[in-house]
Amino acid sequence: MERMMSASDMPWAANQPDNAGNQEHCVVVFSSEYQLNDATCDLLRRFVCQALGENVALGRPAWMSTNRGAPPSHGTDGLLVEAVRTSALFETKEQLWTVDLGMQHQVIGFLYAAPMAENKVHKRNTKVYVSSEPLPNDSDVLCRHLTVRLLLEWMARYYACDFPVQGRYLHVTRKAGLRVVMSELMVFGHPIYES
Ligand SMILES: [Ca+2]
Ligand SMILES: [Ca+2]
Repeated sequence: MERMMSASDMPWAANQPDNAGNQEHCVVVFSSEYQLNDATCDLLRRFVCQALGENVALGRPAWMSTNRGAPPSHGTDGLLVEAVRTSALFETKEQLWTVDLGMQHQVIGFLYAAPMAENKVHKRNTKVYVSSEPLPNDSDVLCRHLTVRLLLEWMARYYACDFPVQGRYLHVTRKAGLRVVMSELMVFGHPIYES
């Protein structure tokens, strides 16, 4: 393809998907019109890469269930050196960190940077949800941990959602009693414009 566009902006071609022969389980793009068609999976075609997309959390408001330290907006300010240092209250079971993306998004992944020393604690005790509600609930999609990448003394931890999920709010939960020491939080995805 010669231009960048989100798959969520691509319409199905006329009368598609039709699952012809009950065996069309893959998708191809008609390059002339940039429209989608379901097709059999044995076709050989040029491939499409999935791009992470832009950081849609940059500068967005964020808040925590407890706030005894640096404000959570430091996690969305685009500055690695501005860290969030907050302790959970003892009476709360979990500490909740929410970012408001401002509108519905198709979220494909989430990354945060934390100091190396925090790495083991973060890995065991962090869960990430995407939701349409300001508060998480049991039906929200959980995005799982996938890979670890190094940034000098900072550990960047990437969570991939199992499939692109739709929501306005990103929720990060931590077990109570643990300090949150995160530097920067990035959410990758695309806004969904109502047509
Ligand atoms: Ca078809
Ligand atoms: Ca920051």
